[in-house]
Amino acid sequence: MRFALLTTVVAIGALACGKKGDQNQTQTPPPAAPAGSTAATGPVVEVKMTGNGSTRAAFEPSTVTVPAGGTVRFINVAGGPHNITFWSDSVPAGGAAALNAGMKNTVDNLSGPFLTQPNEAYEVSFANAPKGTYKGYCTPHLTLGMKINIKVE
Ligand SMILES: [Cu+2]
Repeated sequence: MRFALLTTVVAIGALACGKKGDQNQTQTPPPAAPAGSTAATGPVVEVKMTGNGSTRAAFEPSTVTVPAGGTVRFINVAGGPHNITFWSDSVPAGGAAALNAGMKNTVDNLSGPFLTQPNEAYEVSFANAPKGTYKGYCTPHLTLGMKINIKVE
């Protein structure tokens, strides 16, 4: 009996909310961005992710310079899956917060999703990121030395 009463109250509450939304018609959600996409900011610098899947893997180039507020676009060229992960203790003060905002669909702290499809791209926006060097690596290929230094200046 008690449960039934509670259910009724909840149902009425839901109904009331729904009606309110219909009347206002102002709560149109923003269009959803396609999965895996990011809003690139500033100049875009491209980095290829290469390798043979077993003994060789690299970011090309492995040192890049990005203008402040720019974006690095990582492209899965060969030997994937690849991703980009930043050493959180390597980034300049305040950099982690900026990267958290500039990295979509992360799989772990400062760790981007794994790119499996040919020419699949992943963008990291350095909007509001402090100047300095950001050291990163590819999680599956760290042992193969797949590392990158990104200088924001
Ligand atoms: Cu890799």
